[in-house]
Amino acid sequence: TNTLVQNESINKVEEIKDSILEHLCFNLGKSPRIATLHDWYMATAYAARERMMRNFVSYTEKMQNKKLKIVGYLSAEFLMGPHLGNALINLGIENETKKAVEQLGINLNDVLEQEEEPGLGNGGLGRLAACYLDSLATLQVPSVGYGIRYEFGIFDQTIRDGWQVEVTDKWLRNGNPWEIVKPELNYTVKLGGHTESYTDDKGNYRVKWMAESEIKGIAYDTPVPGYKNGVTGILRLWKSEAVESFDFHAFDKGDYYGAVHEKVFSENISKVLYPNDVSDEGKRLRLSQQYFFVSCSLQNAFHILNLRGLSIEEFPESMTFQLNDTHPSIAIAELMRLLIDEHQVSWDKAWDMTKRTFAYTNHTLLPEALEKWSLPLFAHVLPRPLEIIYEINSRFLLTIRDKYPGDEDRVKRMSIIDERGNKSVRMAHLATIGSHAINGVSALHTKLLKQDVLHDFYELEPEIFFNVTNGVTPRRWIKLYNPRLASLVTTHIGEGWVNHLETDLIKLEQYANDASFQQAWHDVKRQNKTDLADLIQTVVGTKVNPDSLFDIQVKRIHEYKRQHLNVLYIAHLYNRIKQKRAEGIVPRTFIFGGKAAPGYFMAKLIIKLINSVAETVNNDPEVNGLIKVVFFPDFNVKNGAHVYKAADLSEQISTAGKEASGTGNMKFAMNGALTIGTFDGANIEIMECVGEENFFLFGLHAAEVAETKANGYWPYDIYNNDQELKQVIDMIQSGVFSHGDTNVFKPFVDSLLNVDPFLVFKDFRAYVECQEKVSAAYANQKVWTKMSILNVARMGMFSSDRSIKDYCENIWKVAHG
Ligand code: DL6
Repeated sequence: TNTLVQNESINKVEEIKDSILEHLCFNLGKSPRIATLHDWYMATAYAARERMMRNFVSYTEKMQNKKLKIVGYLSAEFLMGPHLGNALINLGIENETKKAVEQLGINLNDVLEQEEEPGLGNGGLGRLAACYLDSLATLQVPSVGYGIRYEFGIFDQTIRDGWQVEVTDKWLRNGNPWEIVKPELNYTVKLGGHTESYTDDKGNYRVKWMAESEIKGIAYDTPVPGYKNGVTGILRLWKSEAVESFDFHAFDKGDYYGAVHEKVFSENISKVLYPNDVSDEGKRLRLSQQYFFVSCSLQNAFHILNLRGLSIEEFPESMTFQLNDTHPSIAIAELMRLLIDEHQVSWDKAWDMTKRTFAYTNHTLLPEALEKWSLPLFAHVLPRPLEIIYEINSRFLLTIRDKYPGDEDRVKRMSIIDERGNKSVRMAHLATIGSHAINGVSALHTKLLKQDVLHDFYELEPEIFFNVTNGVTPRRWIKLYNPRLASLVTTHIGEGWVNHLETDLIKLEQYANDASFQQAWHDVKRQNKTDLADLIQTVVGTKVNPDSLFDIQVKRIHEYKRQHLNVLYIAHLYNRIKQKRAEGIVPRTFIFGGKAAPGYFMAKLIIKLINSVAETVNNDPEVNGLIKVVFFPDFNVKNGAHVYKAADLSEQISTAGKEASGTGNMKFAMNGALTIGTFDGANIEIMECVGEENFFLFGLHAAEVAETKANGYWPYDIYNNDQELKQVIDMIQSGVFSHGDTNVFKPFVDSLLNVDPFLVFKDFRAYVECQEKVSAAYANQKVWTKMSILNVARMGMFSSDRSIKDYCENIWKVAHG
């Protein structure tokens, strides 16, 4: 059989090589002699895509089976990361492709480097959607991910003089070999205008939406391969276009701008991803984007229903839609509109169908991130959906008044329309009222949703609240991005862990005390660190020591995530070194990465502070390399490949009760980093799984955070009473890190001294003490390595396969593989 396998593999190499050469010739019009590396990438991508297409066609065919319920995952963001490497892993042809390109005189890693990542998401929420598509395909759940084909994704970040500078992400400039445009799948979407009522020939009251403009959405499909199972799922992204792209009459009259006005207006809708993961900007366009992709997706669902020969009444049994946060929640009003206005379904029946169709995932507890739209703006952009929302709301409030007579406060709190001040539409309420299931993304988050943000709704219908703790895909985040660890693990426990992480990874536990396994484990980490050190040297120009403790915090920059708590600790260590109190400090490299929303001043100032501290510390001869600080620019999925696998310590230090779940925390722990973290989000469940003794926990609990604030919090007192903290703050204020400039960090210091909204000062001492425990533990490499092995072994539950199974069983009621 061995020879058989070998022969098969040799044949595959030949096949792949032929396919690459064919695509090079027929798709790219190049001969091998003149092909650039990018051409080779394109040709290899087409060769991989070709293999997926056969499955894609049969999978689409399978979805015609009337009995299968299709999952529609509605998300304004999909942060897929580079496709090629992942496709090769999931198709099981990475070794053969490596050989094939080698025989063509090319190195596969160089080819992979060519791919521009589709950055169609901001951070955790978008990357979660991508992990879920991978698991849906792997678990053979018929599904479509629906979103927007942004022409420009999340900005590229460069650092100039320590400050973040945003550069437009032109990810499509060299073409995108992964997408298949489907011009025949196009839908018209209305915007603006007004409504008119009339009576139809059967005497029924009807409404017509007289739109100000209409745009067209065109489907672009990207195949999503399951792991070695012959399944290919679909990511269907909508691009906006003009219904009529050229006004000949305007052109004829010499109005050349007028002739293309509609084209420009329409194409703007899918032009750019809003680079904001907390609050919203560019309001009108953003709302139009949300409505646009949701309307196209639902119209497409009716088309699929029709193809399957099903009746309108069968909609909720044939498709279920998950709302990934509130961004797509306008889908609730849109499905009602389509059913009532376009398909003449009665209100009650339409409402019953709508509620059975949707489920809503909440991803945030931050009040400023709960989407609200001003009423006038909403009325202007979406007059008909707003009328429907009013009707949903008034019927809903009747039931509340009925159930809680006289409780007008409750009515106000629960209304979809916030009547206070400038009136607005609360999207989380719409999503909650229109869904049959609502879930948070970690146990703590769900508890706080029930207790706080959605408490009234929980009281009303406790049975529709669920928790689905997030997960990440082990295909990309271990097998693809940490090949050394993957192969060490496979050698010892077989390769079942790749798609059965929940049951198989635990088998590693038996090796935790095995000295030779520990050595091999340590070597893997050491090599990964060397790779990252080399990359840092190339990209940032800083030389770091791979034997130092790699202490890493990569995620969006936000005050609640408290990168600045980490910075204060670094400044504190620096201070100790300067004061010749360096005993007990283990050599450490502090690595940061993450983007700040362009309009978020304080987050950008924190990036500047990190870079300023880095400059001072790294160049101070007294520090003598004992600690180093690095800000790695442009943190994205592609760069994540080098970062997670090289970490010794993962920083998950958000203010308790603020981080809904976190998923970086999972990626780090799965790759052998130990966590220093607060009692927040999924940190808690990670700690429960890996064991308290293998986790560095510190800081206030969520209830204590609330209590501290309620009792009146005075950060200035903490500053005055903690000499070491005071020194650190004074250093920053007095210009130690800014060449004597006392202005630059003044807003930062003032904010901490006067408000400290995320309790950095309150947790500072506990953090310092916990970091000391980290240093002590790291000093004993054998013990540390054992803890690292146990962390990985016990992380099985954080596979996105487990999360998707939870959704299938508890929320969607669909079968899975
Ligand atoms: O659920 C995915 C991810 C969580 O892991 C993060 O903790 C959470 O902050 C993030 N939420 C958002 C919400 N944005 N908005 N609006 O990005 O979701």
